[in-house]
Amino acid sequence: IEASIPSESRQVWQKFGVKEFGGKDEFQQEFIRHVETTLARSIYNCDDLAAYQAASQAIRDRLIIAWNKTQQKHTTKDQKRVYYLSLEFLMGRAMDNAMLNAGIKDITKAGVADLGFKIEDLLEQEPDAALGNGGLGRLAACFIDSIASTNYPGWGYGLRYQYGIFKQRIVDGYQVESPDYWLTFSNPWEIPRYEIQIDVMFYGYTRKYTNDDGKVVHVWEGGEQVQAVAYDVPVPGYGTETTNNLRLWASKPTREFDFEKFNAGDYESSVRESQKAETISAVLYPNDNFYSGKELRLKQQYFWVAASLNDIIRRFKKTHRPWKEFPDQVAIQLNDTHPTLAVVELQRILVDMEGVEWDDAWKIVTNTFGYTNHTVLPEALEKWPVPLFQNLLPRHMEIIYDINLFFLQQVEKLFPKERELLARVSIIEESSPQQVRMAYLAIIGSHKVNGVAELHSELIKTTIFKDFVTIYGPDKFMNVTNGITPRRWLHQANPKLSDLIASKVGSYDFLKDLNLLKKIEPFAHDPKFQDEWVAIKKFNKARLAAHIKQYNGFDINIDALFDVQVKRIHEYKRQQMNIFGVIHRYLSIKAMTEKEKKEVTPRVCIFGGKSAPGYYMAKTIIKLINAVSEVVNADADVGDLLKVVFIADYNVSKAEIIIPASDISQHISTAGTEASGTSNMKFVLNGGLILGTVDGANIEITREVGENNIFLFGHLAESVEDLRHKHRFSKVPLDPNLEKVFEAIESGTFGDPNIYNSLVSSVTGSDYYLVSDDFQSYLDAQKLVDQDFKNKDTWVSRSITAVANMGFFSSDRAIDEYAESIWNVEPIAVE
Ligand code: F55
Repeated sequence: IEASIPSESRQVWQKFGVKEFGGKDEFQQEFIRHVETTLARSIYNCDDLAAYQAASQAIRDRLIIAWNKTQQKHTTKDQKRVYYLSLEFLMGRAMDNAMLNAGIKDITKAGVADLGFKIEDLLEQEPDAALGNGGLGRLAACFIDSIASTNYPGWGYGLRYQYGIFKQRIVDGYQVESPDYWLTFSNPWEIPRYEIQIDVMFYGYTRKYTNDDGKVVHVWEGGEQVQAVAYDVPVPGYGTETTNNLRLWASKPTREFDFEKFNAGDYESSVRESQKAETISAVLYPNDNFYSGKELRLKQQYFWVAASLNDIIRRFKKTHRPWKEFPDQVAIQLNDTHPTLAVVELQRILVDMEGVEWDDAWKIVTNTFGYTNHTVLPEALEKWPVPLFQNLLPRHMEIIYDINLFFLQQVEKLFPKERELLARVSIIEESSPQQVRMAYLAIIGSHKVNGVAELHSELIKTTIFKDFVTIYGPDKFMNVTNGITPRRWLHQANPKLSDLIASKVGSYDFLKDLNLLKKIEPFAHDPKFQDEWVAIKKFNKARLAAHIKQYNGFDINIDALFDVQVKRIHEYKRQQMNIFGVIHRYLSIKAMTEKEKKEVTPRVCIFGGKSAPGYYMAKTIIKLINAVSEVVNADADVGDLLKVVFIADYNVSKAEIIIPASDISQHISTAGTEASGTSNMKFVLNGGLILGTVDGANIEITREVGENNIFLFGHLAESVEDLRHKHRFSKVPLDPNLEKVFEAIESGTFGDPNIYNSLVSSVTGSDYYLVSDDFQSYLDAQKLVDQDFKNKDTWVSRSITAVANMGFFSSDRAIDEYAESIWNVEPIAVE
């Protein structure tokens, strides 16, 4: 209010209100203005990079205008907002998406062409915003796209890492990491908000005193301060004016930072200290589905949570409502347990700073939060050692003890004398040292807990969170099956397929209402439509082949079956089973007569994915894939019948090229281990079929597309426990085909066999991921794939039918479900 313009001056403002560029001419005018002013360049030195920067500045201006309108509208409407707290947003590139969503793709394309540039070349200049590891981070990116596209007032909150997920190179078959410093050329898609600075404290001590009203007051003081600075990333919705905000926090030293030391003449160490403040948001932790209890990681979590809550509360306070109405104005979704400290921080602010009674505060807290779980793997569940926690966040530790006390008292009342139950559900695990179980804290602090696919949501209720279902009843636990944004994963990644679909649907409305895909089902057997479908797949395969030629240096046959597995490398995702299968195929071909070879379906087996830098077994799998690739691709006996490719540095932009080119993609996790998977949805949406286990969202995909349009194999989740038990307590014979594969590895066919010892013995030993148990079934399914691919007619009709039935997997649908059953937020039309 203080900063607003006096009424007598407003006329001048209104006279010169900014307008967004309309047609091509105005875009070009803006483009040139940015070349000459923003970039201080000219017609004589404007390369593709400068042209990308100028174009993106022009588009950025437009997004900011829409962003301003949206925020003003949301403020005047004064409705409930949702805040999506995620430590990862795996956004990929912004420019193409911004043009598409703002509806200016055609004019910018034509505009830059007149100026002497190809839009494709400009798009290639942009580095990926790779602020995430894998599925969880990409889900957050799809979700904020959908929140904007469906007109919900919602913000994302995250960290502005200076280094995203590392870049991967393959050297001598091994993964080598290098840092991803993605901000070299500044980032046109962010707006620094230097005026929004929030102090965050760590360490220090707690103290309590009785105030004049006789109330006991807790204070936390004497700690180190750092500052959070906001960077805003506009998030444009597709086909709507709504442009939401993704606010990313960067850490900076406070202004008074170590003034004392500085004055005492210890200049160097004062600078060192201030650099330490900046390291908090410097780098993304590169683990997916693995928790490592590092202090810096907990610092990141609190830094981000404290800044975000402070910001949310500041906005709420402007409405002058009583605290009890906070949950009517604010919904906060916790993307996994990473932001769970927000539960404690909100309780602390309400009780310690705002003087709200404990019980009233706790009601506000639990009505505000929802928690999404993304895994049942025990090694991925966050548990912080109490001593570390206590030292960094002493007041939060006390509050957790109180939350736990009240919770356990409630449990004891409901289930008297069940001491075992109390120990099992306590937020504090009685190990040495004691540990804070973050998932339990998240459950207790939220009104809804959800899994991300049906099987996964059932599993959390019957395994890791069973006791909490007993305590709270089943209604607190629900399922929201993941989804993906069709804007990026259909229209942008596969423009030709999108155009073909539009020609039958009659418009591009399916990009907003994906169920309209159903309209192409009648054409599944239409020869003309089939031909066009096949031609587009072929085009996409050629595009990928060109990429492989450029980066791997060899040719692949685009008429071969493209078999793709791209995702983070993890034992539970079983890339090892895939490469063992490839070895089996290689050995079979080697044993064939020329006549037999004529019957073989030629295949290109494509792998991609990063291993966590410290994950030895995953790194060994990458090495084996590359070793097999080298041997197989050079073997004249095999020729075009089998090629093996490892695509280095798999990321969002590469996914956009790889996914539309697949005939088959593999989603072959041990049943019960992959919570959902989301690339499975992307592949099918692009006309590829799945070879997969009965796991995660494969199950719902099967239900939607029909059992005939997916290749399923392997043991079911319900048998996994028994099978593991058998391995542990008896000698289970190794699958005979797998045995032959291991003999080949051990005889040195793929180089020094010692490299693979631990990988082989993980299977010959306890085989925790049941590779041997599923191997025959896997080979059978692969055989069926080979046969069915020969029948081009049925294959293409299955592909079309599958796509036609993928409507359910839009992230717009997932967001509507969250909005309806967890957040209770309503959309707001902007204009
Ligand atoms: C990252 C850090 C930690 Cl400490 C734990 C987990 C992760 C992580 O990256 N998890 C992740 O990607 N989980 C995946 O989430 C997807 C979206 O829900 C699921 O589809 C996928 O099954 C799951 O593994």
